Amino acid sequence: MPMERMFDTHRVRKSREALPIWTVTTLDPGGLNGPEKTILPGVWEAHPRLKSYRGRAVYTQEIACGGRVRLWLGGVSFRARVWLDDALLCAHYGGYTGFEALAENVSPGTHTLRIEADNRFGPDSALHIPNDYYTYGGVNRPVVIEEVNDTYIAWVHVTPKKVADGWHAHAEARLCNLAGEPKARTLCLEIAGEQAEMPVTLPAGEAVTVSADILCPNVETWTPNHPALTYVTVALLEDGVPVDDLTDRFGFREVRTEGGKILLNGVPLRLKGFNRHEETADFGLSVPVEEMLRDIRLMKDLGANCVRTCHYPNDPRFLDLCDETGLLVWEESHARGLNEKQMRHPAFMEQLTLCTREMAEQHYNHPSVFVWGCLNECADDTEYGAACYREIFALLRALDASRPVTAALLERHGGRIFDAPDVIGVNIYPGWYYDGAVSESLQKKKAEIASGGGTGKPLIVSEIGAGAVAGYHDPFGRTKWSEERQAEILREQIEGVLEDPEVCGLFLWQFADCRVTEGGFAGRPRCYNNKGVVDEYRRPKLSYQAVKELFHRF
Ligand code: ADA
Repeated sequence: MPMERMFDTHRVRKSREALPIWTVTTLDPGGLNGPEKTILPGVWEAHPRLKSYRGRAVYTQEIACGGRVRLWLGGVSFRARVWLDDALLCAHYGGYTGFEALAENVSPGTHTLRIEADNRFGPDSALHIPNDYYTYGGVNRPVVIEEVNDTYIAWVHVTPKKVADGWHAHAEARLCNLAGEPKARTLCLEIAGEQAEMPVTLPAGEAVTVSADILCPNVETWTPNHPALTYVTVALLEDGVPVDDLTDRFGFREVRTEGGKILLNGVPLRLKGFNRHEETADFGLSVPVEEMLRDIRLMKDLGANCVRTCHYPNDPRFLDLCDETGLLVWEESHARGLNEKQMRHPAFMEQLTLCTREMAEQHYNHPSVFVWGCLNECADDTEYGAACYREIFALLRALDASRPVTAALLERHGGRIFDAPDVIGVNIYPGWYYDGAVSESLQKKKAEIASGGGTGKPLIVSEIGAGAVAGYHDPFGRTKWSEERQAEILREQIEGVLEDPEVCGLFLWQFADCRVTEGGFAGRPRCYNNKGVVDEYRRPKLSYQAVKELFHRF
């Protein structure tokens, strides 16, 4: 079973995960002295000699395949090029979303699959720039090798809607026809034992989206406390014989905003959670599923009910685990702290649109994702920046009308988009970056939001926190960077936010310490962002108990 998801996705389509052993060769100074064996998925920073290597590497493996070969690359950071033998199949920008590579008329036999990953910053890259997180290099998510029919299913989206006698499921399936002539097929769709069947004619060389509606009277609702999941299976039949299939998973639940609240199945959410970078000490961006689950267990032990995928789309397997365990997710497309000049980069909107589209398309069915975010702390205080926010909000709404959209905004004055999102996020750091009470920050922000057309929108404190260098103790002086001071500041911050009934909740910054990029953030002790309540090895700091006590109390 391919491990790009936590469940079986195909029974008809020939689909398998690439074997783990690859040969890796680095191409730039500071790399290896020659080819070496390595394991994928993985990032090269997990190799002691490549911890800070910034360059290109080529991964090769001999694979047996033939016919119409479809490769799915779950994530390559952050520029990718993919060859089968000497044929360049595709290139892709962005390390946090998957993409496909197609090769037709492949003679059955052994072929060389080659993936080049490149993590060099450069003038072509608007989103991956030196930042307060690390940009890794490698093939960070699973590679899947498939042999497809000339017609195949790219994705299926299910939008559930509560109705009088149960749930209504609106399904949309994206069907591709690689052949040079139209193809007649029968589409079969099954959800919770209910079926729909329809003839479809797929135009030559095109992809079309077809929809079906199914009433599901006897199904369980997905809630954080009872995360009941439902499978959707789609099949394409040629003359009654299945030629392709796809199984995905979703949850019968609804999210909407009303009266300043975020309602999940009509119940207002009270959010207590963490910002979590997708990274662990030993495996960097290529987090093993065991460590994903460990993080979820720790966040739940702390009393969290939500996690924010700062500042980019996460591995679908992590979202699968959030679906399974009922951990709510604010997922966002890739951007952090870009000023107007950086947002005016010639490739900015193209790269951001691609990442946003891929995120919504690939993660649509995850019931744990309750809101789509974008553009963390970018230039919402300028006319041009505000226009970019509005464009991405519109794109998200066009891709998915079933979820609210949001953005985490800088605390500074002058925001121009409070009328635009469904939910407003604000990042505040009272007690850490500046003195002052949480209530003061919140009152100022609420007043600005009200004057900017944001009245009545749910408000989330999308970031609030303080730093501590793990192991640095100062029980008497309680100096900043001590674990004692972090616990004290977090306590004041959490109480200040959760005592405010007008705020829907908070995401602490942050769950675990994460590595940062030296260019621009070398001022961070150890070149880490040390605001975790656990360190990069998930060892708890003093603040762990303080947060746990408060999250369980509110
Ligand atoms: C910002 C930013 C985070 C992180 C944080 C901090 O709010 O969104 O990515 O840099 O500040 O640690 O200061």
